[in-house]
Amino acid sequence: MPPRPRREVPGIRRYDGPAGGWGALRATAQAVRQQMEIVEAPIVLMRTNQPVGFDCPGCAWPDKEHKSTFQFCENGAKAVTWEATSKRVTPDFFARHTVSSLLALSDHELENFGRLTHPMAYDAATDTFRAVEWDAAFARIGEVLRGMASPDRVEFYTSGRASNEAAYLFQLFAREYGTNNFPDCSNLCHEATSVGLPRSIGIGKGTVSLADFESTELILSIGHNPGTNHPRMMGTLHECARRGVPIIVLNPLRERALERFADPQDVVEMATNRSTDIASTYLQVKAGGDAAALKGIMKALLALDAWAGQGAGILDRDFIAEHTSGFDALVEDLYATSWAEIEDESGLRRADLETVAQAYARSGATIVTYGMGVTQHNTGTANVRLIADLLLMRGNIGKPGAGICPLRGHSNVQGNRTVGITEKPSGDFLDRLEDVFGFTPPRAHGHDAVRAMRAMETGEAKALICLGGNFAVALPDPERCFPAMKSLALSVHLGTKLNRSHLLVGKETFLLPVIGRTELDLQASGPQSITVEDSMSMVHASAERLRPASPQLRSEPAIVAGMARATLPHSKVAWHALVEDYDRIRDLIERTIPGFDDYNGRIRTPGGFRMPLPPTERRWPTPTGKAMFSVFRGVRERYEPWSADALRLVTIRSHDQYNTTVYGLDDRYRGVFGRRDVLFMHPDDLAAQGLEHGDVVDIETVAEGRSLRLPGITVIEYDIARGSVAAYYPEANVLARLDYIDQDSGTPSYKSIPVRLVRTATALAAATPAMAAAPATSAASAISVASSASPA
Ligand SMILES: Nc1nc2c(c(=O)[nH]1)N[C@H]1C(S)=C(S)[C@@H](COP(=O)(O)OP(=O)(O)OC[C@H]3O[C@@H](n4cnc5c(=O)[nH]c(N)nc54)[C@H](O)[C@@H]3O)O[C@H]1N2
Ligand SMILES: Nc1nc2c(c(=O)[nH]1)N[C@H]1C(S)=C(S)[C@@H](COP(=O)(O)OP(=O)(O)OC[C@H]3O[C@@H](n4cnc5c(=O)[nH]c(N)nc54)[C@H](O)[C@@H]3O)O[C@H]1N2
Ligand SMILES: [Mo]
Repeated sequence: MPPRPRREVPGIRRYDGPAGGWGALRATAQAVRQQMEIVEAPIVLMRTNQPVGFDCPGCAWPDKEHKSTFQFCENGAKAVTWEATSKRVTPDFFARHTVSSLLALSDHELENFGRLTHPMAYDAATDTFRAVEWDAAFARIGEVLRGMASPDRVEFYTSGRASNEAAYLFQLFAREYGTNNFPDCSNLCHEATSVGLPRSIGIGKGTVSLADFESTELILSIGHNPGTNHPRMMGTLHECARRGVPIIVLNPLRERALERFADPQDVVEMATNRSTDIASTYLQVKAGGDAAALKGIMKALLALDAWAGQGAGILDRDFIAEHTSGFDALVEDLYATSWAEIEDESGLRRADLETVAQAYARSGATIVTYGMGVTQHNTGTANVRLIADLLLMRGNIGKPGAGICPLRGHSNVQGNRTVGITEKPSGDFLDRLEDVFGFTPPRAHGHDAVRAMRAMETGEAKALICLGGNFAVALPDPERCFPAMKSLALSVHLGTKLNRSHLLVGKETFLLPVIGRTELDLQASGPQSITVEDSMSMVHASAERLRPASPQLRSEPAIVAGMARATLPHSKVAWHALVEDYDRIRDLIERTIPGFDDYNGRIRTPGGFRMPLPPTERRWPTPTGKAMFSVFRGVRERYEPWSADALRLVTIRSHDQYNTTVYGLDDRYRGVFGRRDVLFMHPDDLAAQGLEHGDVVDIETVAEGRSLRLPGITVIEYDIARGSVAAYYPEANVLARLDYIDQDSGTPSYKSIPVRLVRTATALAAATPAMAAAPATSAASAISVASSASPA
């Protein structure tokens, strides 16, 4: 750990405690105090992720059935209380605030106004939103959609909170209307998994279950931050660490929860103020250096195998022969990759990677867990496939205690994909839709997220319907995305809370407020439950009983059905009946998507059921029927233009945010309090740039042509790999280019932006933490839709 910096910087204090512990309980209490009526909170939180309760919207980590009475965590509590808040955004609020004035506020301020209560329509004459009747809104949306020259002029965006039922109806509506334009948050997130894993093992999902963690002998954790983003996973890692399972971490930043964790559910640890070490080995790989590191580990494994001889079982030769193809090409490429390139690109020493290979060779069952640090690179798909390669070398897929574990993002992003939210639907699925419903779905592939935004930019797309999310803020490059939003003829947002995308109004814009996960969804046949699929492919029901934030709210399925009926007067779908009873939606899912047999029956068993995962039985639905090794030539990402002295910027989530939702301005475990305008840097990089802890700079993207800048950022010392720097998303999205993506999956390279630092007069003037809340961006102010370039 580097010595403490000598200079005091406002809001920057080193955090020396473990993650979790009493701090987490205090933060939970605070989240409740700030957002909820005290009487309701404990009941709701107790029902989170219980067999009879509702699915936590916080993350997609599965739950141990019945084992603990308490399955909520600090960040789960923040997600729940943020939704169940008693604050409201009413028509009266909108009458008092013009859209332009709201645009000047920060993302945190916008959502913190509370829950949307009424359907609203934008009125350009007064620059305000005005209440509208549901039927009038549907009728107008239908009219505009029917008037489009082609259905492909419309983009249907999904954020991964939507239930299976809502998402299924959404894709049905869009496909009957006539398009496969399904940009979704998965395109910004685990698309590299969805594209890479099918190529390697035949299915784009993880292969492990919670039970595998109970018998695993080694965990490799690459590029994810569970203490913040998958807090319930910490319970699992804590148990594994206590059992003596080595946990090897590859991450450029030292993340406290991966170092030390005190489990708030562990009575002894809490009473004695003790904690458990999580990582046994922590390797601070350079951002973007994972391909090099993985190739190094595999190369070292080959060397071990050569040294120990075939009988030693370092490689699982039987498995490789029976179940895989392409191994020789991988071996050849590993021999052709030099240790010098591997060390240079990964920033790790050969000896360290050899140690990992030895631990891997000793382990009888290994799990690799990974997140955005792997996927959000322009080599994201290749990275995912290299992880699969490493596992396949020792037969670590399809046996107990072993497998691949992508940490999913939104709580139901995986389920959305399963039920048809994809711009590249399979022919089989479309055939079944045609058989069951009797309309002819479009066959041509549609737009993913980046492609949709480009189509909006060029005017090829004229309308955007968003089932949740904050599309324009989640995407890179607001300088291009914000004007594209404003050029639309129609935008429609189904949401719980106000956000910037809602305010980037087109010619016509509707805000349609939805019933949330925590609330009672009452339809003609009675209270409804919805279903979701977690990171481990378990599908289960979720239902809660809180009174909806306003009597005007409608459920997502009801709103989708309302728009569909108004748009498609001759629809073949019985929209009204489906909304009356969600069992009917599930029956249709069962008839059109494999794996949902006896859907309604099986979700009534607590815990639900698991979707089919052929690789867990060593069946590989690839074109060859075998698992496929890959070859990734060289070690390097494709930086354009290449600049040897560029720093590599990764954009990360703080402990107080959920994607574009900023709950608060602290990032406790990283020692940042009350501000977000910081850049994490290695002390030697600071020195090399002639900078000191606390200096203020502009960050500039190394790019040809356009200048992308984030001004007034305070550089702070952090234990991060040399050459890598980190800043918060979404503020830093002004630095990411819309066209800087993984060519295989379309995923933006949010975690490898080549940047340089510039000391400027503005930088020198902007050194106060008062700027913190404001996602100040030169780009945004330049296009006068300031994401509050001046603090509100
Ligand atoms: N509380 C909370 N929970 C969430 C979310 C949230 O915002 N808040 N978001 C949800 C969503 S949609 C998602 S996708 C997940 C995201 O969960 P994560 O995948 O954990 O997401 P990030 O915060 O983006 O951080 C990724 C980690 O990768 C590391 N990293 C960055 N670049 C590299 C690299 O090149 N190589 C390696 N090896 N590591 C790297 C960073 O240091 C960081 O620790 O969490 C979900 N859960
Ligand atoms: N620079 C950078 N950019 C990134 C990332 C990064 O790591 N770095 N991560 C990317 C990732 S992994 C993701 S998943 C995307 C996230 O992209 P999105 O999913 O589009 O964004 P969110 O911030 O999750 O969406 C928040 C909004 O969803 C609405 N909402 C909340 N709950 C509900 C609900 O129950 N129903 C409905 N209908 N609406 C609801 C609220 O109005 C809220 O304002 O961002 C991506 N962008
Ligand atoms: Mo995500």
